[in-house]
Amino acid sequence: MPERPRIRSLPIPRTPADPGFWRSPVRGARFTAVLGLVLLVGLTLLFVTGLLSYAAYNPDLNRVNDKTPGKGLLGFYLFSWPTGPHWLYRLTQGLHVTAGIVLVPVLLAKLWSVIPRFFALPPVRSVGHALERLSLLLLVGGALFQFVTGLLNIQLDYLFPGSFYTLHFYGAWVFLAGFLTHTVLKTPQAVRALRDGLPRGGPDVLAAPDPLPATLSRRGALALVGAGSLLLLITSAGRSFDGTPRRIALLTPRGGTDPGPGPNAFQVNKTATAVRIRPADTGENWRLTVRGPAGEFRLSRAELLAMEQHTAHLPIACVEGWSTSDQQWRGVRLADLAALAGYPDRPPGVFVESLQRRGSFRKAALRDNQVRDGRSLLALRVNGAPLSPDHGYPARIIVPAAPGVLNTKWVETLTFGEL
Ligand SMILES: Nc1nc2c(c(=O)[nH]1)N[C@H]1C(S)=C(S)[C@@H](COP(=O)(O)O)O[C@H]1N2
Ligand SMILES: [Mo]
Repeated sequence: MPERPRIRSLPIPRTPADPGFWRSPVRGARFTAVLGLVLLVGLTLLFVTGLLSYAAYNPDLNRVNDKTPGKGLLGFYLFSWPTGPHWLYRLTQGLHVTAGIVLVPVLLAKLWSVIPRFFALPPVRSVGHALERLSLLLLVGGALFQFVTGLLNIQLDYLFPGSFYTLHFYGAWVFLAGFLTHTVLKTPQAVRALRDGLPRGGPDVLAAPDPLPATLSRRGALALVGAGSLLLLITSAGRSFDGTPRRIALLTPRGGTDPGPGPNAFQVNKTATAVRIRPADTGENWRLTVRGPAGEFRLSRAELLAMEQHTAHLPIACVEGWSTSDQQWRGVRLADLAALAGYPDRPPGVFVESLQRRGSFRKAALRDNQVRDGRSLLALRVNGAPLSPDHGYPARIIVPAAPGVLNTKWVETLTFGEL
């Protein structure tokens, strides 16, 4: 005799606050704990590399490097960014952006796995519960804000005229506060769920009380998230490498994926045309102005080429996470120009201005340790040829281990001294 269908004992769910409303059999404490563990490791990497990235700008040196007023206590950790190893920023920022992209499916899956909890009633049961919910607001709000601003900046930094660093920096601390609180509060539960499968002394609050038939196992769901992350890894890690990896990478820089053949055939951020550099400004009449205690003087490109030339093998590494392999730059040492300007030894920092008149990244301040490094050049040539217009002809800055932003193109003025 066929069994009679079981009569449902749960009330018919009407709103997302009813436990029976959420019916995916995939949700559960263990599923959430696995994703949480991945995020614990991944987000820690994002925080460390992100705070390092901010330090790399020398934001406390001069307002042109960072306009964030009153970093106050939050700037406690800033230090003089070193000039070695020369691939330092290429590594830290490549990791930061790549990890940020790869973690997107994990973050979304984690949020999805705890959705029923967001609607749980009553919204606040006690003071402790209220604090926990507040930390969740910082956590979820902070996470969404940081991922959205970060991803937008990879391609569209024009959306944040001068304010991306400010937004992303303060956002990071809000996110970090929520993240630390959440980690402390949830670690015991996550450990139990991973060890025993269920939180002790109660039902699995994340599991659906009235699940639909399974179409995908929890393991299968995790594999799906992993596959999404892997796909993003394959299509984004290539941004840090030349050739085919970069060509298959999504979110490649605005200069286009293929900068053409020849010695200048490496990634361009903004082209000369894009920032309205006129050929008349970079031709025969171009002069470099150098200022310091010895006075102010002007040098033509021929005069610069007549000075002692040095070679440095250095990459371009952008805040957007892409980078090139080492290029062979040739030009005049910043330290030699500092000597001309009146600092024969132990030169101070330098304030660099481009002849570009509009847009961001026209000016930058470099610290004394950067000027003193023998690999820091006012480059005139690259890979055996004169700089192309897009790479900063007639002259550009190149500094080891520094973010691309500090490698000012189309340089017009160098002012050595206190910044
Ligand atoms: N004058 C000027 N210099 C600049 C920029 C700019 O927009 N204007 N962009 C900077 C940024 S963000 C990067 S990553 C590098 C890119 O150098 P490339 O285009 O030669 O690869 O140049 C830097 N120098
Ligand atoms: Mo950049």
